[in-house]
Amino acid sequence: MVKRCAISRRNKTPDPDQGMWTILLVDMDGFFASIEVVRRPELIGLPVVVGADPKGGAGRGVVSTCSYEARECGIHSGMPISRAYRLCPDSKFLPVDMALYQAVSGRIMKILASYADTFQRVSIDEAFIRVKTDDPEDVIETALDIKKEILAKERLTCSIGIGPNKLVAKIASDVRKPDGLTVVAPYEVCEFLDPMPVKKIPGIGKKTGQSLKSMGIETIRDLREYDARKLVLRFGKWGYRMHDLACGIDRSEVKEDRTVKSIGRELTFEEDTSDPGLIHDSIDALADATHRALSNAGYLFRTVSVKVRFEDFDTRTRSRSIGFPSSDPELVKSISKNLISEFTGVAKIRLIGIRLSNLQMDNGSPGATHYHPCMAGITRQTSIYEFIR
Ligand code: DCP
Ligand code: MG
Repeated sequence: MVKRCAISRRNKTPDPDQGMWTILLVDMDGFFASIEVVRRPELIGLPVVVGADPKGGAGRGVVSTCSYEARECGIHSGMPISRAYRLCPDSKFLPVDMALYQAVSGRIMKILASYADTFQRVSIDEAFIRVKTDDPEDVIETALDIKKEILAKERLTCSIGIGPNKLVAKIASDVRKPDGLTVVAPYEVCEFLDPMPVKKIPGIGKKTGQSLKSMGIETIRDLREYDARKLVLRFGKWGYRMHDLACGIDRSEVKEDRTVKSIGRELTFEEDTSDPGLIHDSIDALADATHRALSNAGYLFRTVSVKVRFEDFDTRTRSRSIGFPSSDPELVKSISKNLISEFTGVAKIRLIGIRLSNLQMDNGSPGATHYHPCMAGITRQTSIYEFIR
């Protein structure tokens, strides 16, 4: 279960301080699906898909996640539910029960925090833990204790990556899943990263990946050995950071982020539509729902964004900021309608969303301190009928 890398040579020296600390990244396995299996043990070993209703293959919306058995059929997060249905119609398709997953997440985060000198929750099922030791045996012991405690209390497994910094811990956590444990010592970092494709580096997506490919850079080793100055010329500051990351250098700290950055809601239409009335009503309903979530969390907004996904999955966003913090739902509606008008009458629309950002507490103090851990970064997908019927 524990994977160690062979000793390797580095051509950049990580921060000397990094030796004192070790970082763990804990990521739960098939989180929503695994929780469903815990409450329905008869599903153990079966393909389980959590997400929108597949409606016999005609359903809209996407897969939230699925069990590892369903992944063997090619199903994965974000895939249209209709496609998942075609790949494995015998899967058990279940709706998203966010309240349950948030409750389980809260309990798991408490367990994880109890092992940490510093703790940073990064998503509903993922957190960094920083521990003050550089003795690999101690850290492995800690990781095994975490696994044992989560399994005993929640009957869930997780995968853990251990490394000298957040980058390495994060990539290591993904090497063996489910129930994996991957340890990368500071002197093993390059050997570990070198053969991986550049897209393993957080922030390198499809577009940057293609640019790098056109420069002959495909693996992290290619990137590490590339002239950093040329990367800066091409990508600006990001080029420099990319090069550092390819060398296994990441000085970002593990720190609890208590700020809610944005709150959003989106919906997928039952059928692609260009009906202005339906789009208009949907914007009203989404604006109300988003505004309700904003008020419940105690924030004001300055920026409204809309997102539109067309029938061909082409996705566009538009934003507008106002010069003052507001809590006015009518303003959310009018700005959203204005922003979306550019996209109506162009092609049929599959999905629309509204997001409020540039938030501050409505007691007037800038920089949000009020925090609901389960809200950060989550856009709730919902059905149009939840609002309109
Ligand atoms: N999630 C979602 N939509 C996505 C991706 C994820 O709703 N496109 C939700 C469902 C996941 C949870 O977030 O269970 C955690 O995301 P992960 O990427 O960690 O995926 P899993 O935990 O499901 O699987 P893995 O074992 O690969 O971590
Ligand atoms: Mg996970």
